[in-house]
Amino acid sequence: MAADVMTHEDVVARPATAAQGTNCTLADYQAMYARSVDDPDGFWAEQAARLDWVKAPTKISGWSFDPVDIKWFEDGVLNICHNAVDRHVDAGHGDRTALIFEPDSPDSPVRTITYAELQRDVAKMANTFKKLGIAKGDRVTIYMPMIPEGAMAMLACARIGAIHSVVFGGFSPDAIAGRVEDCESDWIVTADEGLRGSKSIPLKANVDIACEKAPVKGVLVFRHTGGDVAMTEERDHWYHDLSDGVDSDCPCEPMNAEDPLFILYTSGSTGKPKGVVHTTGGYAVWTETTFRYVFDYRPGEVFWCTADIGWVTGHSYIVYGPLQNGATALMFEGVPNYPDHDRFWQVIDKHKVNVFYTAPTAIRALMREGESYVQKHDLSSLRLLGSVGEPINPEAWRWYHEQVGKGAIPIVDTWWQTETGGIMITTLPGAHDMKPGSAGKPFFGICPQLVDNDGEVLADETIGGATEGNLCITRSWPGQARTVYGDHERFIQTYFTTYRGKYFTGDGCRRDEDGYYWITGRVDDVINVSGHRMGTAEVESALVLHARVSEAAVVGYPHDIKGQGIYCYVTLNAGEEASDELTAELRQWVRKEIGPIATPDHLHFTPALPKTRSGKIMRRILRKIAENDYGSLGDTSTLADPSLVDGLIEGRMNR
Ligand code: 6R9
Repeated sequence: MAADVMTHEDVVARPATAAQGTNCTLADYQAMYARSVDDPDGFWAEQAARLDWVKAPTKISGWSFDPVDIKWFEDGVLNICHNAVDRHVDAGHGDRTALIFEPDSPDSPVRTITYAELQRDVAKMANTFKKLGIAKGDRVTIYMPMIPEGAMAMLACARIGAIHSVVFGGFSPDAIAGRVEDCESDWIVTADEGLRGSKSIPLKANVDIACEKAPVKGVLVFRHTGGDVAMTEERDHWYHDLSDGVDSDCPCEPMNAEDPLFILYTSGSTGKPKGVVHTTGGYAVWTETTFRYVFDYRPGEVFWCTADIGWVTGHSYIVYGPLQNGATALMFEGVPNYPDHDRFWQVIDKHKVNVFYTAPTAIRALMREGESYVQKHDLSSLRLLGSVGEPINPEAWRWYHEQVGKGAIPIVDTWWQTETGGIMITTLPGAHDMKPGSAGKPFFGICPQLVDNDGEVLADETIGGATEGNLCITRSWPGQARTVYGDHERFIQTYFTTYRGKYFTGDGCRRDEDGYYWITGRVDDVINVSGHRMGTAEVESALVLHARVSEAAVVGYPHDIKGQGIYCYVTLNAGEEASDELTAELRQWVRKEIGPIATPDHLHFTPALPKTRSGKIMRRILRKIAENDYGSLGDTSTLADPSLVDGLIEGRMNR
């Protein structure tokens, strides 16, 4: 093997200068980790003390995984908007920059918003919400572009105790309607249009279609592009009209630590997306602490997380984590390749970004365009790089490290989930050496365990030991989701029943002899397309809604840029013929039903799906065929019609 080829097991030493912020060295990490598991209440009481509490908690942890009941800081009272905004103004930091807005087009004006301005704008927005009739406990759907008003809308909800449910701006009207109905949300906050790569996204028009299915009491609309939109009398309000003359003084509602803060829908292996519920106190402490230690926060630095606020990464590391730390967070409305492939690097240079947090899919796409785009810009402001959303392949890791980080700065590969609220497994920049492709070590308080399919513990939880299995977490942590909105039973079923008494992540994982964790990907029917989680069942339901489709089975397959692509096996109703037109129509159909991120990469028409005699679709076989891996199809003799397999292979080879 050539010397410059990095293998999975290569170790990249952390740079010696890394620890200047939280000063967390390896010895500190070890001592803090040990304390966090030996004396969790003492440890988390100390972390929580960095926040302002209306009433400090006296009870720190109170949880059980069997039966499932999770509480943290349960007698504490606080407001996360106060902690993210007002606290810093009160401390005399009102003139620090809270948000930098970089628009879609590099020629459009940048906006910077100080903490004092954020306080004023959020308070005014909160009063405007109240004027509309929104009250504590109400669910507010936020369907916004990546503009500061999106973050402000979340904070304004938190300020008055309303529960936000942010729906990603790339989702379809049907997806909005489903989420509005599920959480019985009476209110939608949106904008006229969004902008991505110079294309406008008809947000308000999508909301109008959604409201035909799922009527709401009120829609609040921000003017962003100035594009034409229809306004429905009584229901729809322009923000600039409704907020006119509204007071910009709005007290923060005192919230119990266990009052819900937000709902965020995420895909699972079955059924429609689940509304994962996070509560106030634990989530506040978890995002404050993880941001502080993982990104080694240093005052005055510019932090850029490229996620959308519609995903949990945007919630935790654009809004709540950075702002609770008094950091400067950059919000970018655009895309990595508009107007050219150097957009990310140009923005880093322009705003002197210190910490850059993105997804492997973006790195792979930019890597493909070559080094010249990176080399055009001065990236010397960077101190730390981060990766999130999917496993990063060592080749992309190395490119990120060498081309973007000039081989001189650490990368944190952060494994976590919507359900975990914040980062769970990662290296810490001043403490750990890095292994390209490995997320690293458990964060404070996190006890991972690897189990086999029967739930037998592999190696040992405390001493660790090299092994590979299904990743569970044995103890609760403050940022853990508390329930699925309106369906606690589904919460229990999904996460605590496969391996009773443990939280099951749905991920496969290997632990090496140094105790580093290597996530191998989902072990359930969830696929990860460009870092976006998608249930194959959702795409299947969308396909079978089409009048000409009889049955569909959807699997993931390796995709160079997206990580995984969407491969759909489709059987048509009797008398229907497969054609290029139908392929195009079905792709369009799925886009319309779910959103562009769910667009099928391959549609494979087949007269029938391979099933067991009891009628269960053999997904294992379909996965192997989609992966072009015909040698290891395993036992096909249990199929009702084994001869189908040859036809499927032939169909795969022909595309
Ligand atoms: C934060 C987020 C969660 C799933 C998770 C896993 C995958 C996330 C990863 C990673 C390997 C990492 N995942 N980060 N896999 N290495 N650093 O992405 O949340 O959208 O809920 O997805 O993403 O499979 O289970 P979410």
